[in-house]
Amino acid sequence: MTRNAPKHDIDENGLEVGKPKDWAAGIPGVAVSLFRGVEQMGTGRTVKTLRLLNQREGFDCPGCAWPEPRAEDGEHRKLAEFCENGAKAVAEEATKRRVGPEFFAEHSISSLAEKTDYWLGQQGRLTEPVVLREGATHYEPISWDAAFELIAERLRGLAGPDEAVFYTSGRTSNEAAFLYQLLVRSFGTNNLPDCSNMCHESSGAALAETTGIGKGSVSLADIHRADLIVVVGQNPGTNHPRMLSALEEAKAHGAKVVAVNPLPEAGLMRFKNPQNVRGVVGKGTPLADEFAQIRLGGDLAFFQAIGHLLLSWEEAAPGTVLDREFIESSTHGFADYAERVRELDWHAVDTATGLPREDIVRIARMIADSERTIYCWAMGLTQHKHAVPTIKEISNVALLRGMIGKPGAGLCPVRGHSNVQGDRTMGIWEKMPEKFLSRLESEFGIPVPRKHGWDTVDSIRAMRDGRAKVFLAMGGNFAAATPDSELTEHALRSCELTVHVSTKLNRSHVVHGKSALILPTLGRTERDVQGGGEQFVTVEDSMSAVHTSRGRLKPASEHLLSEVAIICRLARALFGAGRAVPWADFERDYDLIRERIARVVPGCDDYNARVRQPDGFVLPHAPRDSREFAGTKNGKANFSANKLEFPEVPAGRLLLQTLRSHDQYNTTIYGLSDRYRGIEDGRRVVFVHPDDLASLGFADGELADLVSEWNGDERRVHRFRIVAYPTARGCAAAYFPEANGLVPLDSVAETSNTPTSKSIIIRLEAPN
Ligand SMILES: Nc1nc2c(c(=O)[nH]1)N[C@H]1C(S)=C(S)[C@@H](COP(=O)(O)OP(=O)(O)OC[C@H]3O[C@@H](n4cnc5c(=O)[nH]c(N)nc54)[C@H](O)[C@@H]3O)O[C@H]1N2
Ligand SMILES: Nc1nc2c(c(=O)[nH]1)N[C@H]1C(S)=C(S)[C@@H](COP(=O)(O)OP(=O)(O)OC[C@H]3O[C@@H](n4cnc5c(=O)[nH]c(N)nc54)[C@H](O)[C@@H]3O)O[C@H]1N2
Ligand code: SF4
Ligand SMILES: [Mo]
Repeated sequence: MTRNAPKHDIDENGLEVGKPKDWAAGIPGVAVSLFRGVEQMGTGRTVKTLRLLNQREGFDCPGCAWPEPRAEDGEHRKLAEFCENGAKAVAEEATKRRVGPEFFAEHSISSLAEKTDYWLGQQGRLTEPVVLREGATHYEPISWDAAFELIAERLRGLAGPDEAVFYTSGRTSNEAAFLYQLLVRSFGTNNLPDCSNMCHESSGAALAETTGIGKGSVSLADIHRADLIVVVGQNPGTNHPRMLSALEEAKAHGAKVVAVNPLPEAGLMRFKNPQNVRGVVGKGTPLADEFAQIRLGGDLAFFQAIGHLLLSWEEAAPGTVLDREFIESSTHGFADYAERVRELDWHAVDTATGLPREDIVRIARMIADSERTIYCWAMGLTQHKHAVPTIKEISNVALLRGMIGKPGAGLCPVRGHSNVQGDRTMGIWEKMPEKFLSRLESEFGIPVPRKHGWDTVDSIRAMRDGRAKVFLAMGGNFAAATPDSELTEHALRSCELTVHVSTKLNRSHVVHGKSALILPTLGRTERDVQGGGEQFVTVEDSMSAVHTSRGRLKPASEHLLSEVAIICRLARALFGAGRAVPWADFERDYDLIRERIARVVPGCDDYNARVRQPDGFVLPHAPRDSREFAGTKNGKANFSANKLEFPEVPAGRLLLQTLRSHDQYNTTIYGLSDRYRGIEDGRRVVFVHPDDLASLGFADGELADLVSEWNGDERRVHRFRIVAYPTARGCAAAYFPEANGLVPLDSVAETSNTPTSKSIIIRLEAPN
């Protein structure tokens, strides 16, 4: 049943390090996706499945949130509208391997806890609900009814609803997300932490202030039309691979691309498009016209410097750089901002960015000359202490040139999980606005709590301190994805009950409360048949397009329930029949859920009809659609004056970022190959600049413990292989989740409370 997966991730013997690549995709990409598909699903299923991926009649890719082309924008879907990593995501879900009752009878919890995340994930799909009773050594089968009864009983036994925490990962459909938040709020709490708290929360917090809406303002067609695309803190070649086709198309129309990143990521340097012959056999398209190899956390200074240059050029030649008309009619705070960046501390910019000044000037010149600029970013910006002001600085620069609400321009936080944006729209947030809550209240005639709930970090604190006693997760892998692994594991183990609705086995199932349940669920790819016939669900991509997703494969087991069914049955066990919410009807016919979504969720009027249009519909976004900023406090787009801050690293220390390899989906490890960075058969590596290694007295190939230092505390992970790598000086990188033990729980971004997974001060120590 299993492949020869390593027992431990300490792969000192097998690990191979080669030269990093300077190009992405092409033949290896195609080959890997087919190989992984056939290996997990067999040939027939691979062909059938991949044919439906991201097609109108098929299912939405369970990988990232990158959008599909839309006919109304004059764009066409290709026959193969997916990438290597989308194919891997599908293979992982549509695998023929199974984890059934005999698996749990054979493996005790303590033996499973010894296995790697990779091994756990490779065992296959969960097939039946299982329970771990207090004091037991093994999970054992339980009926669905008994499982719901157990959860309901524990929830009812709490001193109050705020003692329960309800996590969501970003794969949950809009229908399930809407019902889940309804269940949680009917129960009486807003404790709805989600993966977004660790992800784009900083983008939402910044954009809500600057533009009034925490979502991106561009469409795929805008990317194709831009003349300058600035990609900051993002590795699209691995994490949003179809974005490379969009960049390639933009370049074909004359666009320039600027990459701002401490690492020379292969996908940003050169792209061989597997969709065309030139891409498969030729040298590919060079992507980045400028590569600014910035230090970790230096972006706030970088964008202040750009703002400074734009202002000084405008002063030298008035009317040539700034979009004065836009600034005067639509924005607020320009004077304060201008005053702040006029007196720029260039010395601080040098230290923060590590960039030659002439590089910054060249890039600022490109921004000044561009008529249509798009700024894209992801985790390289959001997971820092100063993440929110950093993203506000990007807004500032965009506003100076009026780059919002016009074709080919805008702000583009590129989302991670395939429906993380939709989950938010549907109400998964610990602090949903009053407008949403009051509409929910009047639609269902139930009292809805107003007190803000706990986000991810606060939920961990609450579990640690005994204030939260029941933890329920709709997807995800909380134990592995969160910071401070040791502390978080202790927090989860302190709970009375932990419940996971999951497709596959993961670390969170073995880091359990006193009792625990695993509830197996249907995946995106699978047919969902309810009393009212075959159902589809809806999702929202990173560019606010909402559309259907219809699973077509036979479910992994006849015992699986959809997420919607699980929520509805739990609600009935918890609240009894005859309450204001018709849970049984919702389970039978998802159209009935969508009718309610239409009445509660802003922008979703006539939802059932509009999601049935060929490409669905795009949610309203006032700044994008009409250059209106009604969502901000003053109805204007807001400039902001931010202090120039950056991470200060003591001598002899490095600043570590934790990132994704090319062969994983967050905590799901697909394999041990980080092809573009030249790493094979291992994951316990730390990338450090060769000159830093020399000055620290280490060498490529040696082993080191990584020790993080924070507020006098130390955290340690053991025996990482050092890889000399061309990262920015003073910076290091290691993979998530192996390095999560180094991220202190209390080290968070200001305002958004996002763990600072991209800036951790560490030292290297020879292992003893
Ligand atoms: N195949 C695959 N696809 C995925 C995922 C996956 O795990 N696998 N995860 C999904 C999810 S949930 C998300 S959120 C996205 C994540 O997508 P990304 O944000 O691209 O993911 P990371 O691997 O965290 O990479 C961060 C990038 O930012 C750079 N960076 C780090 N710190 C800084 C900084 O201070 N400044 C600048 N300028 N750059 C910096 C890093 O060098 C790296 O290139 O991908 C989504 N798609
Ligand atoms: N150090 C460090 N930590 C990080 C990050 C980082 O860059 N560095 N990134 C952060 C980010 S951006 C994110 S988004 C989080 C991700 O955090 P999570 O979303 O919690 O983690 P995932 O690994 O995406 O969750 C994978 C699990 O989801 C379950 N699953 C998959 N598909 C489905 C489905 O359709 N339904 C259900 N119910 N379950 C399903 C499977 O059991 C699988 O094991 O991690 C964060 N943590
Ligand atoms: S770019 Fe993202 S959504 Fe598109 S196929 Fe690849 S993983 Fe799936
Ligand atoms: Mo994410």
